[in-house]
Amino acid sequence: MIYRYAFGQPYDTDAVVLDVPPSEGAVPHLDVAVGEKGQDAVRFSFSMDPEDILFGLGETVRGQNKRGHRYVSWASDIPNHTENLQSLYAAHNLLLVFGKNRLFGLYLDDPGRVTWDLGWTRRDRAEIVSENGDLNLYILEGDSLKAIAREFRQLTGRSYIPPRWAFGYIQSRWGYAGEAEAREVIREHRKRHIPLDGLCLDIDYMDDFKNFTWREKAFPNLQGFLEDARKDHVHLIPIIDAGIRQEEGYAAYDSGKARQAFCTREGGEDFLAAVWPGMCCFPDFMNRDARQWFGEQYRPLLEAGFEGFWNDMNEPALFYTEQSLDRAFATAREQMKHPEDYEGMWFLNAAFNGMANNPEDYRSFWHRMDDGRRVRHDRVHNLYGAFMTRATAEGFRAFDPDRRFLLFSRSSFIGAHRNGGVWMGDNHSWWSHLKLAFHMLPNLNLCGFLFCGCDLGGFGCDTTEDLLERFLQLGVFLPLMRNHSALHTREQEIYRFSIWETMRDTLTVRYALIPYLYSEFVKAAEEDGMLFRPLAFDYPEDARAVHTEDQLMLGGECMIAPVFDQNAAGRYVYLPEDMLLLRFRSAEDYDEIPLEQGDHYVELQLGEFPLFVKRHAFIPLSPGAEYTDALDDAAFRTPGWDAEGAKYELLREDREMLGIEWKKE
Ligand code: MIG
Repeated sequence: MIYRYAFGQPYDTDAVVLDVPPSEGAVPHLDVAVGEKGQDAVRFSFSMDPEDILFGLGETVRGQNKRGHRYVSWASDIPNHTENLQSLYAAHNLLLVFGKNRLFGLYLDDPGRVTWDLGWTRRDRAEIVSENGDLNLYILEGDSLKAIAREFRQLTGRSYIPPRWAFGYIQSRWGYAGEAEAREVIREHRKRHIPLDGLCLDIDYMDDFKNFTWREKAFPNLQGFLEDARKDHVHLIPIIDAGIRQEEGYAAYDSGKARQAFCTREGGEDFLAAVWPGMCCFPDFMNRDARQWFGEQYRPLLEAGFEGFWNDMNEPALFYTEQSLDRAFATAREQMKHPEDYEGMWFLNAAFNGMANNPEDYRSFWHRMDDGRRVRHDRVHNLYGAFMTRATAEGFRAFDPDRRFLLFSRSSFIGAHRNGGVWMGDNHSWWSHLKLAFHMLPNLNLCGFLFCGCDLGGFGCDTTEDLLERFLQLGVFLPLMRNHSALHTREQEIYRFSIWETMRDTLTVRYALIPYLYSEFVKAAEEDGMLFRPLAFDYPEDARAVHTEDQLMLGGECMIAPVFDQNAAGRYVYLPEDMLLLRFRSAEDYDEIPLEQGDHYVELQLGEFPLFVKRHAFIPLSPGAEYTDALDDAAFRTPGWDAEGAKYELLREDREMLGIEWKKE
């Protein structure tokens, strides 16, 4: 059952696809307080029992259970994902409340700032505040967590499905200087038989970081390079940023300007802010014409043969504006008048550190919404990245409605899950970030983002061999399996490390699993299900399972439980039912150990990682390949315990169902 309650004048956020008539009477489950006129907040609250669990909020810090922290929905370019943070790059306003005596979901379709105090002020109280007060509130009821999750996806629409090659291993790095270096990365993988399907091109490929341009010196023969890469079964995946450099004579700027496609200040002049290309205009993705114009900019690249892109800096990230720079300098001039006042130094620091992504800047530009309303940016801030994804996907569809393209974005809002995937932004080469990525998976899935992944090995800081290996072991199961790292950090391609053969062996497991993973992924998308689920979704009656934070259900048959700690040679695992432990070293080399329901310590040396398969079921393991083009949906091995009579329906990329039967080995 879905209830809808409108407050103020809700925006058209493109998040919801079902037409739910407004409900009468009081909002169930929540106390509602509407602020005084002119004081535009709406406040929802509810009390919590000690054992209540909260799932949701998609891309956020901390655990699977979101209780005990205060989160703020405000898309932010924040490079340091420490646990005190309230916001990351996205805003996913869905929460499921799961307790002994109740079960419901609430979703705020609100593109502005929303604060979620989830037992932070008081352990027994949740309070959610919409700053805009213009929103649709949806209450979801159902018999189970799974049922509510499905209901939510029926409300917000089917998840994006990428082409199958996007499940291949993707190598990426900020700083590949040009074609020669990119070719060498591909060559090194192929030479050592390290599987590879994609290579990301970061901003370095552009001419002065300008979208839709190429640095000719670095890529003298783009078409030739692209074709050679494809012959090598590698897809090149360029980055596109949100900002368009203000420069007459630059085609994207000129055409955008002519189409009035950029955001403006209150008086109508272009809003300008510095990002990588210098002073930029910002496409008004809220506007249909502007979206269409932006989508068209991809066309030459699609015609050239590119089949995948990643969209960045779309919170939007602003380094500074002339105004924020002025404000900082004004503070500095003030300080110079009172050099003896050392306390002023703190204001000085704050002024300069606060130049980027400054709230006042977000209040100083305007959108022309599709419905004709002119709206100040901060009111709809959280939509910006999602609507960039929408513009891009619409451009792809206009180019070829029948083809699947790869697309993943940094910023997102619910609704964007129909058009693309996400990566989790600038994590670090920290062990804690392995776990953070793990925790985000089920909550992102809940919000519709099935196609997701993190920067394997960590983006910021220098990785270590064992950390990369453990990241890859998680990556084996992530839809987006991408190794990405920042400029100036330790080189992070697999072949740079002394244990590269161990890492390669880990990747062989990925390729053996791709037919199964893709099949489970597509089924989850088409059945409005989740690929990754907290154990509570499958074992709601099992008190141990519902409070387990470091294991996840995967697809219909499996459970995963990665090693999260450096130098650990194993870990404890709780099995909610009998399962077969597959302890992988490679696709060819693995142990099969039947384990009964209950607690187990599983030994896992550095090159080893587990996959648990439910008793009476099995998974199809393909012979694997070095790239997805060569994967063959035949000759599956069928590891399973007591799986007599079991069958698996493999959904192939061509939509054919292939029935696979268990065979005893
Ligand atoms: O300000 O394009 O999250 O993946 O490598 C940094 C350079 C801009 C941030 C992205 C990251 C990417 C980087 N970008």
